[in-house]
Formats: sequence, C-alpha cells, structure tokens
Amino acid sequence: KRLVCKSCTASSFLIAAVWTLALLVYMNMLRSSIYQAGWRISSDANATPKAELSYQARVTSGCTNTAAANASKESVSGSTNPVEQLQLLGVVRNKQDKYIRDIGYKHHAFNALVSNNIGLYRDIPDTRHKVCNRSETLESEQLPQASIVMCFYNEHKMTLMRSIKTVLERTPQYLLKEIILVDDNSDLPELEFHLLADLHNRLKYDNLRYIRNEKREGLIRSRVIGAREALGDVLVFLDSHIEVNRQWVEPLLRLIKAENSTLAVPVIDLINADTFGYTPSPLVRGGFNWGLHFRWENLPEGTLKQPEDFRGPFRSPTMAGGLFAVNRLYFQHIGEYDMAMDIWGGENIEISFRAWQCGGSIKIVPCSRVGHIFRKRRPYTSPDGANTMLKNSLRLAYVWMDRFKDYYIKHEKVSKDFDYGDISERVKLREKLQCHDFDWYLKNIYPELPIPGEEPKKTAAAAPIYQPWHSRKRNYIDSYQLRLSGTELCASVVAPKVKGFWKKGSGLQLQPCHNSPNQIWYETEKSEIILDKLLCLEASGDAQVVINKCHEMLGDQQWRHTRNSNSPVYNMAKGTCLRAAAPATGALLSLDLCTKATDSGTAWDIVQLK
Ligand code: LR7
Ligand code: MN
Repeated sequence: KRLVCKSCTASSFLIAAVWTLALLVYMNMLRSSIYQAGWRISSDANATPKAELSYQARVTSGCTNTAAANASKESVSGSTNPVEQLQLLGVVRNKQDKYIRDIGYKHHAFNALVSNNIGLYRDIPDTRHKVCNRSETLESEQLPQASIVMCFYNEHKMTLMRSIKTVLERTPQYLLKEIILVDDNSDLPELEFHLLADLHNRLKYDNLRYIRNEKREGLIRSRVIGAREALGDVLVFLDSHIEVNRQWVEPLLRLIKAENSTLAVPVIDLINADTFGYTPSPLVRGGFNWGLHFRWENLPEGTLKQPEDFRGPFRSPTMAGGLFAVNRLYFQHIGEYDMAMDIWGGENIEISFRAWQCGGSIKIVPCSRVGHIFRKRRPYTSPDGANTMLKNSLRLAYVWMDRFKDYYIKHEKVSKDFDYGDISERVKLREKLQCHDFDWYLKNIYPELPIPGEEPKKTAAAAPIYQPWHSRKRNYIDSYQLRLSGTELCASVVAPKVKGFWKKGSGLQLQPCHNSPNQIWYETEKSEIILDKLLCLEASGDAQVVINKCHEMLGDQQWRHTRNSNSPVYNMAKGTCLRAAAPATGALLSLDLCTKATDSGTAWDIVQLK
C-alpha cells in the first residue's frame, strides 16, 4: 500500500521495481564473474600523515573486523569487501546509468550513480580509535537532546535521504529531539518531485520538520532560520551529503554538557566523491591563512604521545564550518550568525573568531566521526554570480580583526570601494559581549600563525587532508603492458616529452608492442596505473583516457583488472572500461561500457614484465 503515491503512476514504480531487481541480479552475476576471473581486489588503505601511521594501522584493522561482523546485516551487495562493493555499485551498464552519472556530476559534483546504488543506508567502517568509549550511553547520564539542522540547496535526493537516514539509525532516539531540514529554495526537478512524500515514506520519522525558503538565502541564513525553529537543548549543524558514524553524537553532547560554551566539532572523515569510499581522516585541527581561507593543519607537536591522548578533545583555532554541535541558548547568546552574509563562505572563520574572542571555545572531538563528501568543485553559484566569500570575509575582517584586517585586504588585493554592507549590528554585538581583541586571539589561541613581516615562527605544517597518501612513498607492485586481446597491439602514449615528462593530458592509442617506455605501465598499491613511473592513467571528461599528474585521490586514477588475459580494465570513477576503437595500429583508446565479448575492444591481456 505504501508504494502507491498520489501523482506518480503505478507504472513508474513497476519500472523502478523491475530495475532494482534487474540491478540486483546483474550485480550478483557480475560479482560471481569477477570472482571467477579472479579480479584482484586490494583493500582500501587509510589516510596517513606521517605522525599517524601507527594510529591509522590500528584504525584499519579495527574497522575491517567490524565491517565483516556487520556485513550480513548492513551490506549493500552481499560482498564483505568494501572496495569490491563500491566497484559493483559504480558499473555503468547502459545509457541510463551514464545519464545518471553525468547529470549527477554536473549538478552535484559527485557520482550520483554510485550514491543511488548504495541506497538509503550502508555499513561504513568504524574509524574511531580504540580508546574511544564504545559502551552504550544510559539515559541516566542525562545528556542534552539534539536538534539536527540540515540545510540544503539542490542536493542529490538519495544522498540527502541517506544523510538523514544515517542520523536516524546511528543516534539513540532519546537523544534526538528532531531533524530540521531547511530547503534553500532548491529548483532541481528531481527534488520538487515528491521530496516530502519520499522523505516521509522512506524515513518514517515523525519529528522530521521541513522548512522551505521562499527565496534563496544561502547556507548561513538558512542555518539560522532552522536554528530558530529548534526545540532541543543542543543544535547540531550538518551538511546534506554526510554519513554519521557509530555513536557519533554522544561524545559531542557529553562535551557540551560539561562545557556549555564550547562548540564541539566531530572529525570529518572522507567520502570519496567518485567512488563513495569511506576513509578516516587523521586527527588535525583548523587554522587559516591571511586570505581567510580555512586550512587543516597538524596538531601541535607532542599532542598525541600516548593512546589516551587520542580521545581528545583538542582546542582548534577555527573549524571547517559544516558540522558542529553547540548549546542552543549559547548559540543565541553569541549572536547566531551574521545574517548579512550571503550564500557560502567565511561564516566558519567568523564564528570561530567570535567564539574564542567572546569567551567560548572550539574543540575537536576525535571519538565523534562524521563522513562528508569532499568534492573537487562547488556545483552551484550565487544567484547574481557575486563572490560571496569575499563579501563575507570582509565583513568578518572589519568586525573582528582590528588592525589585522589590513593583512587580509592586502593578501586578497581587495579594492578599497568594495561594498560589504552595514556591519554596525555586529560591531554592537562585539561590544555587548565585551569580547577580546584580535591581538589576544592571535597570542592566545593561534600563536602559530605567522604574521607578515614578523619573525618566522615555528608553524604547524599544513595537513594534506585532500591528499591522504601524499606523504607516502609510492609502492609499485607490478609492471606490465596492456595488450589488446587477440592482437600484438599495446596501449601506448604517442606524445612529445616536455622537460623529461610526457606531455600531460596526452591520449592513448594502440601501437605494435615493443617494450619501450611509452607502453610500460607500473601499478601501485593504490591501483593507479602509471606510465614510465611518471604520470597516471586517468579517466577524463566524458569518456577520454589520458595521462596526467598523479593526484593520489583515487577515483578517476583508480583502475581494476585481473592478472591474466581477456580482462576488462575498469575505472572506479567512471564505472566504464578501457576500449580500443578498432584492433588496428593508431586506433584511439577511450572508455565505454564493460562487456565480456573479446571483440568489443575492451578485453586486454596483462602482459607482465620481468
Ligand atoms: O546557497 C546555499 N544554500 C545551502 O543550503 C549553498 C549551500 N547550501 C547547503 C549545501 O547544500 C550544503 O548542505 O549548505 C551546505 C554546505 O555547502 P557545501 O557542501 O557546498 O559547502 P562545503 O562543504 O564545500 O563547505 C564548507 O564551508 C562552507 C563555508 O560556507 C560551509 O561552512 C560548509 O558547511 C562547509 N563544509 C564542511 O565544513 C564540511 C567539511 C568540508 C571541509 C573542509
Ligand atoms: Mn559540504
């Protein structure tokens, strides 16, 4: 009965049901064929700035076990190997899949096909350190109740629903007051189409409240609009493309109960935008530079000496902005957000300065973990195309930074007549709260920040959070030629070298096999395929294959194949396979649907080199 919905026809549901069934059958077939062909599946390793290697090793082994234990309960495809599951979910089988994937990248800058196939809920690795308290919280502990505020603009529907679903599944009911969704005047048809009915039918949660802005307000005003409706003791702000991890909320609430002027921030784990692989983030804190750009940086040296230290919490000069918990009355007390800030940017730095300067604090809580989809670009603009980051940053600089604002203005070369609006209300707020000045903040909260023109300080190194494997030496595990099955032709790069490097962005073509560097491929632990130990094989654009600088972020530079003959060479981001246009010298290589037919141009012999 639940399947009948008012204006969508029964036939579309039938089609959906048939699709789902077909998908399940197909995945099972594919899975067994992959097993038969012996696809080599390496496990997804974890983020590792040097200082954290031992910690990460422990995290990795811990989560594999949990994942296996929960697999039968929560797994999406029946497989217990997370990378294998994701690979299956990303396969592009036909034009419709390709459409979903491509339009998804356009609208959301992540792989919507994989997200759809994951569905409402999945298991994710438990990325907490072993010292984190795993026992269930008792009601007698009397933690405050949380109101979740999640605002979104044109979010991908399944991703949005999964974000909420993970909160419902992984938050004890008695700690969850409500979930407040603020729809920032989204205008994508997929969202207009029965979003509310779907939320209601699929989530079945009575305390889900929905507010739709009459016009686009931006995430900053949207959050305040949501927060003003909240009834819980604690506000928890979340982005709309997240998955909360096990027992994520308890440590945040516990900290706020103990310190009601602390803004409690979880560790933000990484969800890969191409593959949806979930990996732990290292323990880092928030800083900024004189462009007022947020940056991750390593914790002060000596912070993590013994296991207990990994429980935190850690003081952090700033926060990333999207995910944090705060006492609701305290949030009101310190002035919510600056309501004249538009769309995106700067509000996280503003609330960070304000919290510290006005007697509060920001702390990172390592035992609370929330995954967030990190994308390579923002898929939307502001309605009038304005640079809202610039306006918002100027506002915060003029209100909070005293003479130090000049470093920002100089750094960003801001023109003197840029109109950042009226800041008098915020200046009054600063006076009312009798806040410390910015000099105090710099001396007491962020002494590591180098001040232009002053003696260089011992600074905390920027943490490579977007390049989780950057600090590691590359481990090559194999080298081979890629020979089109049934021919003597190999995948080759025919391009000039510039300063010893192959020209970046060059395509591939078939050439007679002859052991020369332009057709010798090295494979790494991370399933990159690297030409001549220099440049990575990358899926690019719609269906191109090129060599490019290795970015170590997996996805479009992550490939899977078997060790022997007639193997597809599968790209994790695109869900399609390496294909030669024809079995002829000079034929160009691109990406296409994976088929098992040997004459389809997608069957390759992996010819290993001694
Ligand atoms: O006009 C808008 N209206 C909205 O409701 C624009 C955005 N939004 C919503 C959007 O759908 C999303 O749920 O606001 C949320 C944040 O927008 P994103 O996901 O495009 O932002 P981001 O993750 O790239 O940016 C980070 O910095 C922002 C600065 O304004 C916000 O503080 C984001 O919440 C913040 N995200 C995080 O901190 C997650 C970790 C990323 C890092 C580092
Ligand atoms: Mn985000």
